Amino acid sequence: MRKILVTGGLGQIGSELISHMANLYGKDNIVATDVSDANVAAIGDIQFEKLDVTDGESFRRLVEKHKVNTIVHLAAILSARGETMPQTTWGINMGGLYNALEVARVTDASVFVPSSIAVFGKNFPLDNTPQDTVLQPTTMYGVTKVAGETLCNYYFDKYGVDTRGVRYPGIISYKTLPGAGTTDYAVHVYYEAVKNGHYDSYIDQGTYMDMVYMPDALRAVTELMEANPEKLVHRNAFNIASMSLEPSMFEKSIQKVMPEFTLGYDVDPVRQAIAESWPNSLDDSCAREEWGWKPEYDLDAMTVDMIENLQKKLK
Ligand code: NAD
Ligand code: AKB
Repeated sequence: MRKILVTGGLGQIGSELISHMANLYGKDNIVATDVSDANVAAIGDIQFEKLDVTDGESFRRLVEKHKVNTIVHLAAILSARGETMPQTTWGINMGGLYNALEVARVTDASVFVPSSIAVFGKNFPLDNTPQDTVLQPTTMYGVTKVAGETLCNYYFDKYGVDTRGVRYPGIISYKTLPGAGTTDYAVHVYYEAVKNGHYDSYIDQGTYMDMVYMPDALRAVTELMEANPEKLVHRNAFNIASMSLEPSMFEKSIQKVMPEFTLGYDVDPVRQAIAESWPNSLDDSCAREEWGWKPEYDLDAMTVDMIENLQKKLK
């Protein structure tokens, strides 16, 4: 049976992944950790410990104390915030990942680490971006994701640590707000639709990026963690795709449920430049072939679910 420790567990993904994994593996087999306990209510009665992932000694002690055999390493600084403090972003993203891998090496644990579409940047095909292509990111966040994928592969090749990961697109969800990335507009548009009936997008019309709805993003973690290792040609990290979207597609989809909704534009040059450096759409055929990745939600199904849940949450 798995005993799983999650770092950065109170963020956008962790706050939902923890319940998803508690349902699959039993709540006593999950230990949530984060540097801050501000959002601890989001995980209900799952056991929680404070952990700063840059503190390798405390990291190892917690893994040993709870007899953990699987580390899901989510702690990171995302793209837009990362550009306001590149040095700190390197320190947390790479220092934290190095500690996760070293703790896994000495305790014989396996590791799941999400990468991102931020690994791409320059000199790659924007449409149907292949699994294996040029990785020249333009953000510090992307630099840490490329270095992180490489380091995870190194620990597998050199030490046999079972490292696996996906390159997440922008994740859309209603439970916990995203942590200052470039794709966050795709979450904010739903919050503002429900609160005010209007949203000004900081990403320009016609700028496509891949997005995935949270329930599919959660399944990706546990399906890849449980995949037959003999079938995995790639490990760190798989392109996964679901929907290639630009802002006016959200406008039209939301208007099917809320006809009075309007969308405007107030473009932020920094996040716009990052968005333009990322793929329009990913080729995820390796994930489909090697471990059976298959998203379930399309844009309109996600819109109905987001609005229904935000109407309950924000009333
Ligand atoms: P988030 O910002 O919502 O959560 C990150 C969590 O890490 C926060 O709760 C924060 O408190 C914690 N953290 C920050 N510094 C820490 C430290 N020093 N020690 C311990 N915890 C620390 O991010 P998320 O969206 O949940 O992302 C989780 C992972 O998934 C990250 O690696 C991110 O790069 C990746 N990812 C996310 C998306 C997305 O759209 N959400 C897309 C691609 C990849
Ligand atoms: C971000 O925009 O930084 C994240 C990501 C795609 O990695 N959502």
